[in-house]
Amino acid sequence: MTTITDYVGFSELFRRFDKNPILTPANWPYPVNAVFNPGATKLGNETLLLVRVEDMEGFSHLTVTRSEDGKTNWHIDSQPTLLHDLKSHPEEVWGIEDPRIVWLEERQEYAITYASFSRGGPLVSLTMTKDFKTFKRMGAIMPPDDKDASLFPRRFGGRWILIHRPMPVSNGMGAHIWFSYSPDLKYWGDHHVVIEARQGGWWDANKIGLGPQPLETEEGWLILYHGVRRTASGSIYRLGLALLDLEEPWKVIRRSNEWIFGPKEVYERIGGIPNVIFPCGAVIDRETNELRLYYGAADTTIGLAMAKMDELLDYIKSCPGPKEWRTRA
Ligand code: BMA
Repeated sequence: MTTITDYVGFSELFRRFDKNPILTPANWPYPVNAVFNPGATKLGNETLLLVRVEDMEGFSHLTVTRSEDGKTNWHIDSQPTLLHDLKSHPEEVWGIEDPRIVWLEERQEYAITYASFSRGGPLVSLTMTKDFKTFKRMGAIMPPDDKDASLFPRRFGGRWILIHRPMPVSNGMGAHIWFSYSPDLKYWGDHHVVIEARQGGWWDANKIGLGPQPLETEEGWLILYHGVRRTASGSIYRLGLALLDLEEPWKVIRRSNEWIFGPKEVYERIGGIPNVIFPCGAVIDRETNELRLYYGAADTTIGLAMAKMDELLDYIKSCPGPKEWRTRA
């Protein structure tokens, strides 16, 4: 049977894994409503996903799942790995969501940024771990509304950089991607916009946000970001690319005009929130030079898509630089 998805032609930089979705609520060892938007990293020889799990009360927590090949045979923790901490962290009252994971070589630990759903709205929290069993909470590092955050894995000029997406209170001002800087991961300042949401008819008009953690390559930091298009029947979440300077990442070298990955398959178009692909984590397989992108599909299940790093970099290098994309913004 032909469906509308057969007529939707998206760029084929990414190939979906043929056994998608790789993880669903039915796989979970305890009753849950949805599993989606996982952070991703390598831990030893394994690929580790920190999955956002929405329980039957509507609140989210995070649960670890591991796989040797990063594609199949996932071992899911038998109970929630990281639950909201109501006693010491009241800002986590309505759950914790959408983690991004970065290994900090200098500190020999992983930094996990996530959205805490506070009474004042979503905000950015930070926690540290070495083993994904015990966690050292650093608390809220950005006030609401703010989410889609990740650290860069190292300092620049002695300072850490947080990439995040504050939400403007004034309507029509656009939700853009910002940088903030800190000497100690606690006090943040020098806030400024780095990637703007475009305007008008663009696929990424008005609201954008970081996808997976920034990915270091020889050509610069590869950024996959989501753009949200509002339509008469709801929002569509798609993915675009940007390339940031390796040593001065606040400089945007390239940005794709087109989205490169968007909802197409049934499990991406139908679910808790339809027409959403939402990656929070990706892993580069250094042997095959392949990027494995892990994404929430329709806020219900987890999909996997693969791309060759060479092809992604060739593509982004062929995209416009700041002068060209600004003139059409
Ligand atoms: C965003 C975030 C994501 C979610 C997406 C689509 O604002 O809340 O967690 O996947 O909306 O519903």
